[in-house]
Amino acid sequence: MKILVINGPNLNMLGIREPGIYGKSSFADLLLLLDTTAKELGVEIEQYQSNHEGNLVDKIQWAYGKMDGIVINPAAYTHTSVAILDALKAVSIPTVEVHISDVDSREPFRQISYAGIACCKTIKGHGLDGYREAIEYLVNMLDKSADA
Ligand code: CA2
Repeated sequence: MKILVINGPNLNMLGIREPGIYGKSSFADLLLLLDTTAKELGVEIEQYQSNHEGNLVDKIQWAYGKMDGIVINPAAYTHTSVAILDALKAVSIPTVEVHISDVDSREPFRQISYAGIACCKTIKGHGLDGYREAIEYLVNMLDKSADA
């Protein structure tokens, strides 16, 4: 099973500022968590981070026919990008949206998610653990649909 994990703008700066909102862990810690999760669950994980909307759209399109599931934290583009929503709809790959912070308890503009419209689940406010939960959710879901 192949899972693509996509992170949007500024998430490569994790741990550098705003630890009260995003925690103290760095982006390198997140990559380590993804490696550990891949080994534990016996899945292949490809990770991609970009600060550019078009690159994120390109990577979603790239996943078509190659990846079984997507975990995406589009960061600020969550709240603005119809292009990312359309790309997720176009590839129609089961996708889980992750937010490190609890976006519902922050500014009103963070409570709107375009990408979330195309996702089968959203995990928010669980810190980096949310990525592991999202991968576990997809693996269980895809295993069940393979059995059916
Ligand atoms: O909670 C999340 O995961 C977010 O997707 C993070 C985005 C934010 O725009 C969303 O509303 C919620 C921001 C990521 C920026 O990360 C930073 C890392 C270090 C210092 C400052 C920001």
